[in-house]
Amino acid sequence: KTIHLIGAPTDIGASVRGAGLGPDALRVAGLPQALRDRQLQVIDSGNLAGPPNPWEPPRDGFRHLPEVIAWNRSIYTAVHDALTAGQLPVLLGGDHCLAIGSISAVARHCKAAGKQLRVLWFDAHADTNTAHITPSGNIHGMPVACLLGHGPEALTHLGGEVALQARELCQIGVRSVDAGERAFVKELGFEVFDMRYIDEFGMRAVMELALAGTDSNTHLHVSFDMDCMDPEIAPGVGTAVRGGPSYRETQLCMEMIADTGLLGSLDLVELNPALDVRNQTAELAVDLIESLFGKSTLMRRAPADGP
Ligand code: DIR
Ligand code: MN
Ligand code: MN
Ligand code: MN
Repeated sequence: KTIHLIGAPTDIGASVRGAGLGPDALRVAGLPQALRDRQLQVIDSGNLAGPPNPWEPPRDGFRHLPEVIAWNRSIYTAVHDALTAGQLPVLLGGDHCLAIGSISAVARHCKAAGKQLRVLWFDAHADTNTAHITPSGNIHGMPVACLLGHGPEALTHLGGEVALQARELCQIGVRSVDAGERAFVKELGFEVFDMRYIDEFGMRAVMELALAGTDSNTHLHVSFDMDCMDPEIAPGVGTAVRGGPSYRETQLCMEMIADTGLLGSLDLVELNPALDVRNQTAELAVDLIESLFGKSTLMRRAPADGP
């Protein structure tokens, strides 16, 4: 399968400027070549164009809503076209509001193809705010709500209907949920493996649950917010939260997903090179993506029943 890199250089939904530099930082860190070195076919179609960031205050609970809609429409089209062409789209963000466009396209594609969809959402945050409960108005805190049908029509119906059902989504690494958001996450009822769950049961058990019920007809979508990881290893993010998964825990997630052979699409978002240290967070992202596409220490799969 050909991997299609789609850059979306914008921080239109974020609270801190700089995520728009993400796509090129990933290229500078060697992403296309790292994938080609794994014998994968890679198309890098460069960066999408979209409205600049006017850096305005929120209006009616949303900051930059028209611009967020414009960016997501063009991402929707680019990701859908890639899937239709039989490619594996990789969205290089950009902030996490852009996952509304990519996942809406993936959901549409899966419905047409009769495939089961499973979205794994790696994030320190739940991203489930709405205009009524958001503390910030930033739409990168709202994509999960929008994808489940709660938000402005232009974002909830990008693909003509609501993109996701709660049972298709599962979050991993969450440790920052806003006061009003907490109740809404519970009400929506999707699975959340928060940091306490990971501490108590371990990442392997979490990933087994996150992947349970998938089969050869499943399309796995990974939406990876770089702030999922502990900020000591991933400082280049706009909204760092201490206490995230370690390097090895995150690698294990990527390796276990690779073992399924079911990865169908990927978002790599919230990388903020303006806050990074010598591009180390971009290099970490490339390292993780290599594992996601099958790189492993001894070129073997996990033992079936553990040690
Ligand atoms: C916070 C921060 N929950 C908000 N959100 C995110 O503004 O809604 N930060 N996604 O990365
Ligand atoms: Mn996020
Ligand atoms: Mn986040
Ligand atoms: Mn974020």
